[in-house]
Formats: sequence, structure tokens, C-alpha cells
Amino acid sequence: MSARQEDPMGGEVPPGQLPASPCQGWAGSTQSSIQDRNFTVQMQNTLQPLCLSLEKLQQVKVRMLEAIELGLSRRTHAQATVRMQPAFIRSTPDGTERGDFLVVELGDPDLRVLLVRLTGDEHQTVTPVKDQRFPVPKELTQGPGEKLFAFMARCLCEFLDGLGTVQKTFQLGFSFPFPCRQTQLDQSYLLGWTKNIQCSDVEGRDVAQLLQDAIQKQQDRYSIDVLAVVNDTVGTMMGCEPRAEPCEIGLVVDAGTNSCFMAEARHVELVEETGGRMAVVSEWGAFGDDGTLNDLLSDFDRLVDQESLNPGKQRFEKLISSLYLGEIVRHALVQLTKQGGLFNTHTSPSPALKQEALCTQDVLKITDEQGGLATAQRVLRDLGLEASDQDCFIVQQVCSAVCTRAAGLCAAGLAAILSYMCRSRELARLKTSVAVDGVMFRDQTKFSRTLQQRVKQLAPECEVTLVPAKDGGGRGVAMVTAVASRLAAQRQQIGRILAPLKLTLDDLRKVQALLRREMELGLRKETHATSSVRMLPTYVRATPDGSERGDFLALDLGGTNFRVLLVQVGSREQGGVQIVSEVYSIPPEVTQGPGSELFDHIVTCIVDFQSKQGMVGQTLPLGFTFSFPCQQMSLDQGILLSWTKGFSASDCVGKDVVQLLREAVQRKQHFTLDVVAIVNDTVGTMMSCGYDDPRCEVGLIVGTGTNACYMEELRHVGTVAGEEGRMCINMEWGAFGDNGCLDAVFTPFDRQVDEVSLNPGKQRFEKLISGMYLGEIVRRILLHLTDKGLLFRGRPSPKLQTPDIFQTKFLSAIESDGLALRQVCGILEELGLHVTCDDSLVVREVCQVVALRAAQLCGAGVAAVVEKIRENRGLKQLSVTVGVDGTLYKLHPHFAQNMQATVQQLAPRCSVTFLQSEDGSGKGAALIAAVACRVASHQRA
Ligand code: 0WK
Ligand code: BGC
Ligand code: BGC
Repeated sequence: MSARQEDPMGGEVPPGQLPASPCQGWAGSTQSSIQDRNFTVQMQNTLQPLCLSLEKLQQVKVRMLEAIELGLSRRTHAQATVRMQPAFIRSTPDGTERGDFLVVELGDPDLRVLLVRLTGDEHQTVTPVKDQRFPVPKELTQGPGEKLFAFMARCLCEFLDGLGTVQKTFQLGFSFPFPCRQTQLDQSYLLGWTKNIQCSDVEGRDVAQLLQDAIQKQQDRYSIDVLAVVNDTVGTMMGCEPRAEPCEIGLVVDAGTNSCFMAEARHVELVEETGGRMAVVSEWGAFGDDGTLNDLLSDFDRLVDQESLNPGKQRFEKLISSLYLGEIVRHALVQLTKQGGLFNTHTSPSPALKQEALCTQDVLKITDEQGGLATAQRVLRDLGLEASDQDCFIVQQVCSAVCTRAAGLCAAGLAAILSYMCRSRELARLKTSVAVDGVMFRDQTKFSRTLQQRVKQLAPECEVTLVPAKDGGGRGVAMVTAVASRLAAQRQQIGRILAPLKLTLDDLRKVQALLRREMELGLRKETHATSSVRMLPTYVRATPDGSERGDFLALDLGGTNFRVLLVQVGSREQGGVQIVSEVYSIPPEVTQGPGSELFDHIVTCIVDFQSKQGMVGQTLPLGFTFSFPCQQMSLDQGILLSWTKGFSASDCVGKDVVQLLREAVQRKQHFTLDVVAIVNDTVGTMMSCGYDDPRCEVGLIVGTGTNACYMEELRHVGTVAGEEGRMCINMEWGAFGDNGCLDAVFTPFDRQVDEVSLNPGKQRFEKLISGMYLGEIVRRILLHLTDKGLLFRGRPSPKLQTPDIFQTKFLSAIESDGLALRQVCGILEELGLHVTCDDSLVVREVCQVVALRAAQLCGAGVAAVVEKIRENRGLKQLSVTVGVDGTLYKLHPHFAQNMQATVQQLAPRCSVTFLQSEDGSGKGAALIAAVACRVASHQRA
């Protein structure tokens, strides 16, 4: 054998000295006999597999890095052995945490209960007010999970009874050192037991809920809220003594082993986060369960694994943690005994070396250079083994080999995490503390020294301080619980602020009944003027029957765009309705300027359209969709009752809109107009859809504004003569509640939006539903939450304080499925806001609540209409189609569905089909013009 031997700690063994570790040759050693030399070789061969060179550890580091990437990626996570579970902790403590928190730690072998006081001062002195251990009876660790949780609840009560405090309400953090799939701080599903616990009926279940249920079942003397479930590595990291450099890694080397660290949230693909950090629990104990470490497993490791509670699982853990090291050493000693070199027993292993004869605590002590040999002597004597000094020395060598390897492997894992953090943060160097807990590290100089040295060698780009955990994870779990408590309090506050926007089915039934009452009032001649729902006759008596023919000009004013259309209506064989249209914008200064300019602008667009379509000088019958409340005396006459939405052009209200258009044409002296019909966009939409579905007898707009129309029995329309047949009624439900009947639904946010609108006190129902207002309601709520310090760290951006800056299309975007929170953050960052992930979640919730209320109220409206039609016709069951149009209805991801669900609940005897209009109401206006022309030609005939 060569004299020069490379020791895994990277040093040389000077001649005549004992090797620092068994992995070194014994060339220079004091032994003289041949027999001894044979045994030395045998021993080296036996222990060689336990000796991992730096190169080997470097390989392990690289494999761990690959495993980390697989665990973080959404695509490979499910197959990954190192599961990288998000812990839903986004920042390490900031010292503001305060309060008294209960902590329950399911350790091995003890359950520990603590009451921790956080002072919230910059020193953050954290003192366990009381701390008590309860040994966990062995049978509980293998029995029904329910019993184990009941035991924990009992200990908790015993602890609190012993506290002798008057306090009855507590917030609790649960330290649960087992692999879990966490979905939020207080929701964590057990993936599988490890170490010495194997209870039934717990895997796949939420352990927070199991503990909460056990506590409730156990007693009612205390009200205890389980606010957080925390892995012990996270507790260790969060409990790290505040130091110069942040502590962003937690490491546990105890009965089991594991690690966690603060990853860049954008790299944790299991969560939606974009910005900031997220603690991930590696669960590296399972590293190698896919065979990645097979090349470095020794026979002893395989024996330990086969004899364990979970063969084939937790391979990395079984090479490092205290539950297994004693067994590895024992198997090595049995092997050496068989080779006849130990305890003078000549091959038959002593029964003394039976399973679990050696505990890891002793193994660790034996590795101690000072007293290790004496400890070996004592331990072997206690086992009834007569051990010579050489035996003790050999045993010490074996223990050292096993522990050195454990420290080396742990270092390779830690180095992988450090290098990963350095790389993922694009840093040249990383300086961080690592909080370490566990019997393998606590007061174990050899292990911790080896670990420190190896980490330095394996991650030279990182400057690492290993910080022994002061009291295990207790204080860290209390910190997490304090964060959870703050978040829970915030949640409650946000819940209280949003509660008035959440309508119950009962509330919606009341709205339905109120609308129905207003409809009746609107229809009756005597009460028509006082009803907030004006139920305006449209003089449209029937929906299209397919016999309409001819070319028509159509105008579509009132929504997002102004459109001019050429509509050619032919037989179905000729292809039915052909439409050519042009969209024109109407600048705000025109919508809010002199009425004459508005109508001049309309005529200019018509002229432009006609010249583009080569129709100059051609006069076609025209249908005019005018999406504002008009009192119609006939099909081609409509007195504007009031402007709504963003319009407030002067000198129009109270005037016949058709006349205003004709006057504009005259002013332009270009051509003549033959306006044969003016229709509301709801009516145009109903007609347009009715052309394809004859059952379509309701028109609904949910766009910039909202409104509905439907075919009412003429006998019910008190403002129009005649009893026979039907007439389409433009409800103008936007004004529903203008008489105060909806005040109960109105929240302060709605009032604020109304007060600054163009028409305060008007269009109250519209202001709860339509696209013009939803964004503004959300903005006001966000400002209120920011004011309360519940959002954006209490700092609103100047942009967010700008009226109408939060457009309704943002709601649709923010709520769209699959839109990662990252995109929500993007939208909010556009508004100059510094957004945390919690903020995005809250903003999304506010959007959801506001949009859901709008959809439900709209659903209550439609339910009132279809129920009216059903009762009109004395039907048990009505089947009807509603033609719908409007940007909000079309673009919002959930509006239509939520609205339809509400209609089903409130009008169960109506099967309602919603037909989205593809051609817009202009087509409908042209069809009405066609009917008007046909009727006129018959009258002339
Ligand atoms: C398209 C119709 C138009 C109606 C508009 C409403 O053709 O008549 O006014 O939908 O939706 P908005 O454009 O307001 O979203
Ligand atoms: C568990 C981990 C735990 C570690 C240390 C492992 O067996 O899977 O969740 O953190 O032991 O206690
Ligand atoms: C108008 C209605 C119109 C609705 C949808 C409301 O503001 O008053 O006439 O149908 O908006 O565009």
C-alpha cells in the first residue's frame, strides 16, 4: 500500500500517526502481525464503500441540483423524488411579529407543546412562556391517526390547564415534520409518513383540519385556532437568531433529515407567484428513491433499508439521519465480527449486536476524538461485549466513517441548495446563514465541523454560517403563526369589508320581486310615470319571421362603438342577411358636447360609409339603434328621456331623436334619409337573434350600460291602446332603484361611484352591473383596503387614485382562468403599484366579488322577465331564448355562467337559452325596418 493516503477530509496522514479517519490507509500504523494486517485490509474493504471522496460528493451535489430542478418544475414535479413543496411563507420574519402563540411540535419521540411570546420589538426577544414535552406512546405511532391526534389534543389541554391562565382563546402553529402538500398556511395534506410513524387514515388528509377537529372533539374549554402547519425545517429557518446576514435556509438532521430555503417565487412553478420569494421544503430525505444514489449505497445501507418501516423510501435520509446511523454501524460491526477481527469472537456475531442495539447518540459520542474511545468501551460493555482497545478503536473508526459520510452527504445536499440559490438569483456570491437543528448537529463537533468544511469545498461561491437552532423550531413556528395570524386578521377585515357586496339567494329573490313590482308599475298607465322601470313601448309587435327582404342602412349608437351598417336581407337560400359595416369612434367631447354636433358627427360617418360603399346619393330605409331611453310614439319616433352611460350631449333630452338626425342631414344637405325605425339596442339584439331563433323574445344588453326588453302581452301595456297580440317593451331597467327601492343593496362604494358619475342618483341598477362602472367600484374598494393597510402595504399609487383608471376589462383579465397571478401583478404594476402576491390574491377576490354581484343582479332581472312571460301565458313551464350582446357579457370569463346560474335558481320553471348576438343590434334594426317597410307597403297597397 502506498504510504501517502488521501483522507476524505482532504488531508495527508503523517507516518506513525493514527489515521484521522478509517478511509485512510493504515500503512504507518502501529500494528505488527500479519493477521492484523489482513484484518486491516479486510476492514478497509468493508468500510471503503462508506468513504466518499470529494469528487463523489461533487457528483451527489450535481444530482441533487438536478433533483431540485425536477421538483420545482410543474411539468416534472409529480415524478420528482425531491418534492420541493411550497410552504406558503413569502418572507422571513421582519421583527414586527407579536403576540402569544401556542405551538405543537410532533417530534420523535416526544410531542412538545409551547406557549411563545413574540414581543415585536427590534430585538424580537422570543421567550417560550411555557414549554412541555409529552412522550408519544409507541402504540400511538403505529395505530389509527385519530388516536394520535386525540393524544395531541389531550396534551394541549393538559398544557393549557397547567398554564392556569384566564385566557381562553389561542392561535396555534402546528410543527409537523413529515412530507406534506401544502395549499395554504393552514392547509397541508400528508403525502406519506416517514421515520417511526405509520398511522392509518392520515395520508392524503389535511393535518391542520385533523388537529382542529381533535381539539374541538377533545374539549370546549378553550377556543384554539390552528392557523398554520409548518415543517420543522421551516420552523428552524424562521426561528433563526436575527444576525447580520439573512437566514434563508433551514436544515434538520435529526431522526429524519430535510431542508428548506427561500426560493425565487417565479421558479416555484407549483404556485402562481411571480414576484418575491417563497419558502420551499425540499423533502430531500427521499432523494435517491429513484435509484440515483444506488452507486454509493453499501450493503449495510441496503440491510438498514430492508429492515426499516418503509423499504425503498427515504434513501438519502437513511444515509444521514440519527434513526438509521446506529443500525448502519451495527451492520458494519457484525460484518467485521464475521471477518474475525473484532471482539475476539472469531466470526459468529455476538447476539449483543442485535437490531437497534446501537443508538446514534452513542455513535456520535464515540466519534469524539477526546472521549470517544472511552464511550466506545462503555457502550460495548453495556452491550455485554468484552472489547479490547483495538476493538474500541475499530468501532470508533466505523462510527467516524458512517458519520463523516453522513456529514459529507448532508453537505452535498446543502451545497446544491446554496449553488441553486446563487444561480437563481444571478449572484456571483451568496452570503447566508443556515439555521440547523437536530441531534446530528446539536453539540456534535465532528459532524458540524465536517459539514462546514465540506460545504465550503462543494459550494466555494457561497459564504455560509451554520447557526444552531436555539430551541428547535418552536420560536420559528410561533413566527409563522404570527404571520398567519396577521394574514388571518387581514382576511377577516377584508371579508367584513366585502361582505355587503355578497348577495344571498334571498337577497336576489327580493331584487327579483322588487323588479317585478316595478315592471307592473311601469306597465300600468296610472303608475307608469312613477315607476323606476319605465317599460317603454317600442311598437315592435313581432319578432322576425324570415320573410323580411331588402337592403337597409342601419346605425348603431350607444355602446362602445358607433357603427354604420349596410344590411341586405335576402331569403335563407340567398344566404339570409349580409352585412357590411364600419365602426366609428365618437370622441368624448362630442358625446358630451352640443347635441347638434353629435348628430352632425353621425351624419358625417354615414356620408363616409356611403362613399366607401359607393352608395352616395342612394336612399335606403334606415333602422336606427339608439341605445338610450326613448319614449316612442311610433316605430320611427323616439323622444329621448335622458342620456345614460358616457353621453350627456345638450339639447337632446325631450326631443325626437329621429328629428334631430333629420335636422343634421338637412344641415349637411348631402342626401336624404329615410328613417323608418328607431330601436333600442336591446330590441335590435332581440330581433337580430330572433332571426335565427324564433323563440327569442327577450333582448339583453350587458355592456357599457345594461338593459332588457321582451315581448309583453299588449293587454298588459297600459300606455298603448289595444288588447290583442304582443308588443316589445324596452324596460330601461338601468334606472331600476332610482326611487330608492334598491338602497339596501347599495354599498358605500356604489354610492361613491354614483356621486361622481355624470348622472348621480340615476341608473342605479346599471351602476351595479354594467361595464362602465364595475372597474370604478373595484378601484374604490382597493383604495379603501389600501387605506386600511390591508393592501399594497397601505400605499396607493397616484395612478390608482385616478378615477376610471381601473377599467372593467381589467376585471375580465384578472379573473380569466389560467391567468397566473403573475399577469395580475403585471396589470397592477401597470398602475404603478408595488404588488405582493397576497395583494394580487386580494385584488382578484375583489374583482370576483364585484363581478359576481353584477352577474347575479342581472340574473335576478332576467328571472323577473322570463317569469313574467311565463305567467303572462299561464304556462307551467316556459322555454324561451334571450338574445344577448355587450362587451361585459361577451368578454368577462364568468359573467355569463354566473348570470345563467342565478336565472336557473330564481326561475326554475323557465328553461332559458342565452343566444349571443354575433351581428349586433344594427342587423335587428334593419330587420325591424324591413317589417316596417312591408307593413307600410301593405298599408299603401
Ligand atoms: C353591440 C350592439 C349595440 C350595443 C352594444 C352594447 O350592436 O347596439 O349597444 O353591443 O355593448 P357595449 O358596446 O356597450 O359593450
Ligand atoms: C420528513 C421531513 C422532516 C424531516 C426532519 C423527514 O422524515 O419527511 O418532513 O422535515 O424528517 O424532521
Ligand atoms: C340605456 C339603454 C340601453 C343600455 C344598454 C342604458 O344606459 O339606458 O337604453 O339599452 O344602456 O346599452
